[in-house]
Amino acid sequence: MFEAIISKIEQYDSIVIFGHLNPDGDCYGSQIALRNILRTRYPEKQVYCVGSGLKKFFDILGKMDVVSDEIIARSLAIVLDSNDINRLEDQRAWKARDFAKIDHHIDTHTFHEGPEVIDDNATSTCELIYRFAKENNLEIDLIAGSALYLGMMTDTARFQFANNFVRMFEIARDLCDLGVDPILLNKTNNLVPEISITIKSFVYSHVRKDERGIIYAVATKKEREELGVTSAQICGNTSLLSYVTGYPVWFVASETDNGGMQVEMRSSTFDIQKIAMHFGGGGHAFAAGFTYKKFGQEVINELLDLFAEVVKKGNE
Ligand SMILES: [Mn+2]
Repeated sequence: MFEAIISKIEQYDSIVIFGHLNPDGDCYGSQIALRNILRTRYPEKQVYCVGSGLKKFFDILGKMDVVSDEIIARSLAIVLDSNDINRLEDQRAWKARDFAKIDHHIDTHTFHEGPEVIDDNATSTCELIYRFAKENNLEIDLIAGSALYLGMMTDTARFQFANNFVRMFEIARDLCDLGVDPILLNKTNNLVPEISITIKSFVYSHVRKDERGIIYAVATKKEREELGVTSAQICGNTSLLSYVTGYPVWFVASETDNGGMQVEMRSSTFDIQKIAMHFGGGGHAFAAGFTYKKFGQEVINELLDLFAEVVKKGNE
């Protein structure tokens, strides 16, 4: 499955691993795991992770790297957990000499510069990195194993969602056999900054309902600025509106700094990914998001109508 990617890796002395904007546990975890796995197997190669990573894990799993434009220009770029190159956090990926991609999102066909493995049945990019290591007999050390566990745990919302539960738990078991400490990873992952109380109270006190089965919250730029929070922080709390009886779809929208709109959407039952794709985003059937150039009641109404249609069709 990964033959073409491993042969690219073997051709380059320098490899830079890229992830998406607003990195999550799977993005950071897959970057860190792949870096460790490749460093162990190829100690002579320079392997770097770029992007902001997940700071609360830096002491346990490792920091991100600072990489010059010159290094990128002579490196193989490996793009992880991103189906859209425009959503890469470090846009210098474009300047790399060569490319490979490993991802578990639906392919939006925006990036085909090199060999790729895309499996939208995988729980996480971390699951794919695990398979990459196994297929090539690469050692997974404790750090890499912990990073893989982190990504699989977070992208499945703590093992709630999978297309193949047996495979997911087999991998988790194997990682635990390596010595991974789920309690430590969970505890660290659960840590939130104090500002999260402010964000949660904002979302809870701005709940709106649409009788067609949609529950949501919207933050304007002005409201956000008064609280001192980012769009990503607001949208990161979409789960607060989860599973309210009578509302099979829910979302949080926030006006971005440049007057656009960021939206994170979820559903318990219906495929909402196409709505995100309609606005140029993507994700998964029940968890998707997008950033759009416009914000305002008109576009919120358009979004609500699309959700209503999905709910109506789904109920037919
Ligand atoms: Mn992922």
